[in-house]
Amino acid sequence: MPASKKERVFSGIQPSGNVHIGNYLGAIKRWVDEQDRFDNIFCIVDLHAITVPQDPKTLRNKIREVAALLLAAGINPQHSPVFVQSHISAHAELAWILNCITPMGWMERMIQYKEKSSANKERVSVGLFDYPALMAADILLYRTDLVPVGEDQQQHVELARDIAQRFNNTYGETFVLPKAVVPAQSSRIMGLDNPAKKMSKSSGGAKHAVSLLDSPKIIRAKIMSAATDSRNEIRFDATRPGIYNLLLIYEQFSARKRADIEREFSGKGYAELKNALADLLIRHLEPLQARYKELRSDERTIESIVRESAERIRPLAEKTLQTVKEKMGLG
Ligand code: ATP
Ligand code: LTN
Repeated sequence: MPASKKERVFSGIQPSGNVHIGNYLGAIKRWVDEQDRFDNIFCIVDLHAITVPQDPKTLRNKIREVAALLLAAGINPQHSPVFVQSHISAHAELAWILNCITPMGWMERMIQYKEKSSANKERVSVGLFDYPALMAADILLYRTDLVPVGEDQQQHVELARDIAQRFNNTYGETFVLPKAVVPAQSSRIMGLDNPAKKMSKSSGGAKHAVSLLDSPKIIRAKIMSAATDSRNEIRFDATRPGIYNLLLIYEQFSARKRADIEREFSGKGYAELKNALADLLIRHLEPLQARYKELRSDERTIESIVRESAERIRPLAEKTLQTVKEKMGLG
């Protein structure tokens, strides 16, 4: 096969918590929609997941769940390898090396760490602080050009670029400088129970997020109880975060124009919008859930897909690591 001329895309998702519609709109759907244009690699980042405590059995199951969800959403593993981060040890090894060339001050500026550690600074792990160095290793090992992520990850990708630049300046051209690709329209989906907080897998109450595997009944219950205001006027207005968030979700799942959506709901109440949104989500998630069930009915399929994916890309990761070691005088 001739060498691919397409740009390399790399992205990752944590096997922690339940994958939700924020992950889908901010990341997975875009990976699927754009997969033919690029030379992709998708990673289930289990080493990132253990930066906070995980139950071993649950973690092992979640890794397979997320792999099956990516395939059910439409990733074609023949074209776009889907692998598990801990299956390729070069990730942890390069992360250590990058640690040693990254100034503390750069790491201390990371907003996600500040947010996640603010409640409990004494207890959070060193790994949580160092999370972006491992993410930089993920990206840089595969000579990545583009990193499609939600807006919350943009700062981490920029850090990876800065680390790569610093390495290149010190040891000579080695790494490709990666670029984050975040959605043009704001697609940071907020929590249904609290539209001031981003929808997240690892925090929030029972009505916080719609998961991709929620039943129709649960999807409707969560949407119907979403926090809104008392204005009862349906318009895309970012100063009214609850209703704006529901409209954003509606817009992205329906792929319709804002003006068109506002026209449809003009003069109608919030309950009507919520019901229509629940219908839309149920309709979209049903086929994905059916494919997911089928994939999980035979665990060997998923296992062999993630193992083969790792075998295919391992030489690339090892080559980069070897070059880095040589340039630094290691070994
Ligand atoms: P956690 O809460 O455990 O940090 P998470 O929900 O942020 O998890 P990740 O696995 O960290 O999920 O992220 C997977 C992808 O989903 C990333 O590209 C991230 O930017 C994107 N993403 C996460 N949350 C949202 C959101 N609320 N809206 C849009 N995109 C999101
Ligand atoms: N930190 C990312 C997950 C992630 C990632 C990556 C994304 C780990 N390594 C490399 C893109 C590229 C997150 O979504 N929370």
